[in-house]
Amino acid sequence: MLVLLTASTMAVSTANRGWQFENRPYSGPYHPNNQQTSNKIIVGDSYHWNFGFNYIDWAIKHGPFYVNDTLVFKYEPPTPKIFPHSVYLLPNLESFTKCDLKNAKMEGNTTQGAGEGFEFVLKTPGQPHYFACGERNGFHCLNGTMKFLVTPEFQYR
Ligand SMILES: *[C@@H]1O[C@H](CO)[C@@H](O)[C@H](O)[C@H]1NC(C)=O
Ligand SMILES: *[C@@H]1O[C@H](CO)[C@@H](O)[C@H](O)[C@H]1NC(C)=O
Ligand SMILES: *[C@@H]1O[C@H](CO)[C@@H](O)[C@H](O)[C@H]1NC(C)=O
Ligand SMILES: [Cu+2]
Repeated sequence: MLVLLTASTMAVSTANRGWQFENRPYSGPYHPNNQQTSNKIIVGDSYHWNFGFNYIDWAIKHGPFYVNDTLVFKYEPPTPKIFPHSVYLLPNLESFTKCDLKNAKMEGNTTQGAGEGFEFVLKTPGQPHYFACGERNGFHCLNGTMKFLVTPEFQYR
């Protein structure tokens, strides 16, 4: 990156060609993900994984998601001022609708969203993944709308 930037000041056309080669083809603002490669997708984009964002809407706009895509959940670790977040998988649509955490499985704990974030690689194609924040017994999920649904697709190469 630094080398490219330095080079671009000296030989603009060469550097530009380098950028085009390394960057994936641009596919529009709402579908950064429909390419033939595995991607890292930051959940919530710049809003990260926080209370009060419409993640269901976000997931619809950012689909489709493919096997081997990595979802990156970024959230601050607990401090006296910040309510922590976490990443759970809920077992079915009913628990997702109700934000019922009874049979949920914790994937990312309250500290794993720090730094580079908590990474979840999508594996099982065709299986709905019901993601939710597990904090405050479903309150973040229900009232903070910290939940979304992803069904990974096969990608054909
Ligand atoms: C996903 O990644 C694994 C490990 O790199 C690879 O073996 C597998 O073929 C990939 N699956 C798809 C559908 O790309
Ligand atoms: C969260 O998980 C990490 C990695 O497994 C572990 O090191 C850490 O102690 C856990 N934190 C909490 C609060 O459970
Ligand atoms: C949380 O959301 C539920 C369902 O939308 C609502 O009935 C309840 O009043 C909300 N609670 C708070 C404290 O906002
Ligand atoms: Cu939360």
